[in-house]
Amino acid sequence: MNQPEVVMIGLGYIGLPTAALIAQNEVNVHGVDINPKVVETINKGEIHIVEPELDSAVETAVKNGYLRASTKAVTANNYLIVVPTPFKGKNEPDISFVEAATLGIIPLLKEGDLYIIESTSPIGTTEKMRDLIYQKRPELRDKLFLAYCPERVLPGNVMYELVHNDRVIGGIDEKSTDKAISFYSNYVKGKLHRTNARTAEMCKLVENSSRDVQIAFANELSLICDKAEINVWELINLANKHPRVNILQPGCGVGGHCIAVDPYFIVSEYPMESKIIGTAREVNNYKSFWCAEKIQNAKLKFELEYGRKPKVALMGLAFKPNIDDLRESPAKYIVNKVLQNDSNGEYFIVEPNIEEHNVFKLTNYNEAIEKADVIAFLVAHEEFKQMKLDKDKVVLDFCGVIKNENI
Ligand code: SAJ
Repeated sequence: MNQPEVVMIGLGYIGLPTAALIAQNEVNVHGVDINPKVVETINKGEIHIVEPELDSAVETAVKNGYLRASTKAVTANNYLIVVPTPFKGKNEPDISFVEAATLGIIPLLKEGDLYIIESTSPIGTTEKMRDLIYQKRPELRDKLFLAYCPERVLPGNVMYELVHNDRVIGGIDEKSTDKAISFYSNYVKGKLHRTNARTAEMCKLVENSSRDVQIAFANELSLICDKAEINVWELINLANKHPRVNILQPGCGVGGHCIAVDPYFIVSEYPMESKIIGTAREVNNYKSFWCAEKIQNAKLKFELEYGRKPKVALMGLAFKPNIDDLRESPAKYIVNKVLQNDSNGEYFIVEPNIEEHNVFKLTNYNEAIEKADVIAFLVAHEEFKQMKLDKDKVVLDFCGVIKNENI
């Protein structure tokens, strides 16, 4: 392969699909990942993550010679940073991976290169990286194009959304924004909206915080309705008949790597100002704890009534419906909590989207429903919605699986 046009640093859930998409356009892409196993897998034309259509895109890109990977960056004209930004300490964003990736390419940079951060980042990260780059390479000052462009794709639909979603692009100056827009316009059919780097960084955080706040509202309603003996699903459905009301669905908490995480990037820096954003996090975390408590209480009530311990079905482990992704899953947290409190109870743990789990023994969902006395729905998987439940079962529906005639 000739010198690549694009170097993609970080070959995870966003970096790899983006690399494959660019390579599909017959552009030479060099992927970089610190994990040698990931590099080896990709160079074989295979993938290490689950995402529809990604396998064939990577296989074709590698076979046709447009995509290859290594553990070290190489010279290119465009550098994309798509590495994780985890937490350190008490919910403080950790940009050390972005920093390390940037340090890795600084010696390779030359006049006219484009450097883009896609990783979710605290406000001011792009400016910090600009300062770092020019501190090490002062001769390049104002001769590079530096921008921030967050991704907003939904896991499970990444290959489509990468192309069709609108994107927000913020350069550290106008010419950087122009250059980044021109880069993405080769691959993206959605609209490309221009702004500055700080606004683009904040925009990503705000999108996920907005969804978190809206889910918290739905979860708060579910707590109130439980006490008030009102069916929350019916209530929300009716309220949503108002032309300007659109309440989301309650569940057993908020999971995944984004919505449950990104709001802390704002709260940790602006604690006095971000009251609603911080409280929403608390409400959504509390909802998972509350669900676990409800299961404990239902078990105790059953035992008092029938003089024996109930068999309990815990339905779902994924972080949201119809996926196999268990990362940061509230359902998994609830299952762990329930089992911790009662290690010798009889449980059926169900997750139809995975074959086996290294900690939990999984049971088929039909068998679990048939044998259990208490059934707790933790994730609204499609399979569960089709099930017929016997009237004598105790059912805890935390995610709206059971159809109600009025809904
Ligand atoms: N959830 C509810 N009730 C709802 C909707 C969702 O409880 O009505 C829960 C889900 O069960 C899940 C969590 O919220 O536990 C998050 O799921 P999600 O489908 O809302 O979002 P993610 O985490 O899969 O993807 C989000 C998306 N962001 C927004 O919708 C604003 C996606 O567009 C982002 O690209 C992604 O985060 C990311 O990478 O940041």
